[in-house]
Amino acid sequence: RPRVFSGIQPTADSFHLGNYLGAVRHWVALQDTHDAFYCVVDLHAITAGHDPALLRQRTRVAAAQLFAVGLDPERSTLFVQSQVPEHPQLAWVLGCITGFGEASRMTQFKDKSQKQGNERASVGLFTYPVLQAADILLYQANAVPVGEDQRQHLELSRDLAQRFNSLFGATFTVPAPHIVKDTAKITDLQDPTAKMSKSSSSPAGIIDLLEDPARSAKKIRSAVTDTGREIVFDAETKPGVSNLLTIHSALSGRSIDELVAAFAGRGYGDLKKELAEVVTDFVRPIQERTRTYLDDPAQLDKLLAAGAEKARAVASATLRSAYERVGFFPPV
Ligand code: AQP
Repeated sequence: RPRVFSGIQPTADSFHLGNYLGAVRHWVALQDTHDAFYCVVDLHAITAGHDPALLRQRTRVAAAQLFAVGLDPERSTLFVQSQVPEHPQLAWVLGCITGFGEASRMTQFKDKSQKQGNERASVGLFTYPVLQAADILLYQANAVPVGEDQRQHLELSRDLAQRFNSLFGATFTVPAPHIVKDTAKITDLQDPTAKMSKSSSSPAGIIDLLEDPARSAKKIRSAVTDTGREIVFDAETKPGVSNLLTIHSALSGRSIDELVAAFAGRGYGDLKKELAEVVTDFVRPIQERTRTYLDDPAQLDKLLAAGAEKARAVASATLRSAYERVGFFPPV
């Protein structure tokens, strides 16, 4: 079976709909067709400053949500990145074949470092995509399901795999992005031309999976919509309405065309009201299951430790051959 790898950061108290629809939803689907490795990337989560106790708590909440949305520990491997030390061990080597200029061109680094101020942005934030490449390459993943915003990082992972292979001999599978067009980008409810993002959207622009559905309903009611009154899908001229239709369609399973037909002659208010109901019905059971996992943290940690053990079996074999090819001494 083809191998799939993806990761998500534990940097918020909840995933938002962008994370879920752009990435995590596909993780669940792929576990039926792929040998799936999924990771809560806590090493990445410390690149922009953090609180230790909060990080540990958010790592558990992230894992609980992933199990709650349908990741099955029998069918896929879910683990916490810091429990698999091969990730930073490979990242060092990849960092040594990454050009400084090449890393400087990553738009996510440029955006985030600009926001933080260049003096405050960490070296870890700069090398973030190199660690991400190590994550992916350790598992010899063929496919990497991520949102559109991660395309450039994935391109770097491909380049590094090819570069390493040609410098030192065939070692890594060259991964391909698995970006599902329909929901590749969920936008901010208050600024529908920008992506829904925990670090740059205002709270009113984000719908969190674990927030009170009444709060989500309120945000949907005050979502920015477009001029005109017609409910049609056109991401260019009607980004606000199109985003609401995208979310509705993804959660309800009804096609955009079907929704546009159903809302013909009706107003934005009707769409928002119905979307709030769809979101509520969707998140309620997820919230309940997440709570159940969090109520038994010892059991949750056990599931994750088992995942880390499975992950290490694959990661250590890849690291060993990479280190050997680079010319390092054998492990003692
Ligand atoms: N708005 C989005 N639409 C589609 N996909 C999205 N992803 C994130 N936002 C959207 C996808 O979610 C996955 C998890 O990525 P992450 O852990 O790196 O989260 P993130 O990108 O840090 O999430 P944010 O909210 O976008 O955080 P900031 O603001 O810090 O960058 C990835 O596959 C991502 O593509």
